[in-house]
Amino acid sequence: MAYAYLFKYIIIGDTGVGKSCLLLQFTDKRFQPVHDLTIGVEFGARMITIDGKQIKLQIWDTAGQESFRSITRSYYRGAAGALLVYDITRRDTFNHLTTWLEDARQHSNSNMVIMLIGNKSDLESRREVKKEEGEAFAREHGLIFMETSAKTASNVEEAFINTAKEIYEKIQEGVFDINNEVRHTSLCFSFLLKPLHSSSVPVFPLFLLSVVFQQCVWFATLPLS
Ligand SMILES: Nc1nc2c(ncn2[C@@H]2O[C@H](COP(=O)(O)OP(=O)(O)O)[C@@H](O)[C@H]2O)c(=O)[nH]1
Ligand SMILES: [Mg+2]
Repeated sequence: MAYAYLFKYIIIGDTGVGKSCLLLQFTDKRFQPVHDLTIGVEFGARMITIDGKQIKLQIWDTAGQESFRSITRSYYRGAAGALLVYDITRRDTFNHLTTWLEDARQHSNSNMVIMLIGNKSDLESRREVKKEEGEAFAREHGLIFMETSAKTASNVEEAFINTAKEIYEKIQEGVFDINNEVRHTSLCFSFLLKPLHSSSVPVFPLFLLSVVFQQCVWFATLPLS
């Protein structure tokens, strides 16, 4: 299907905050309570419409690597948006946000739009982090903020789409260099984009292959930019 833009998103945050469930809810509109810890990277993709334009969202899920904090520049490269997720029922996941943010800022394009997400809003009785605290953190660090529930789907659609709206506005304002960020990614990964959540396909070899391929295309396209 033809699209006007392709935005790469990454989802970051501590293990167990609901990153994979958020992705599954957004791409497949379903909640899978027990999610396998997969080593490697999982992809999801979905088409959305903004301002009458078809936009393909290509979403990378860290799938288990997060506990090693070994997320490298290649994971962040070309990302136009990041969903930084914590769990409102686990304060430690909120306390780790600063580290995640430093990581993201260090490895990504400075214009990357970051959406802070307080997930598991359905578990109100177990809440440890107030909504106001999330709002304050976002304000302080220039992020957008939403509380979501991957279980009930509350605000999930909005979180992904509002991030895209913000990226789209940056493109209109000429802040984003589409040639270097958005188009680059579409060249490299369009052939790999299949939601792999429901299968047990070992994606890590595929990921390695794609990184090598990405490097090749990256160098090949350098003289153009
Ligand atoms: N109640 C509730 N549980 C959730 C929600 N999102 C994820 N979970 C649960 O939290 C656990 C971790 O989710 P997962 O997506 O694997 O986290 P990840 O490690 O960040 O990818 C799983 O047992 C999920 O069922 C949510 O919004 N509400
Ligand atoms: Mg996961």
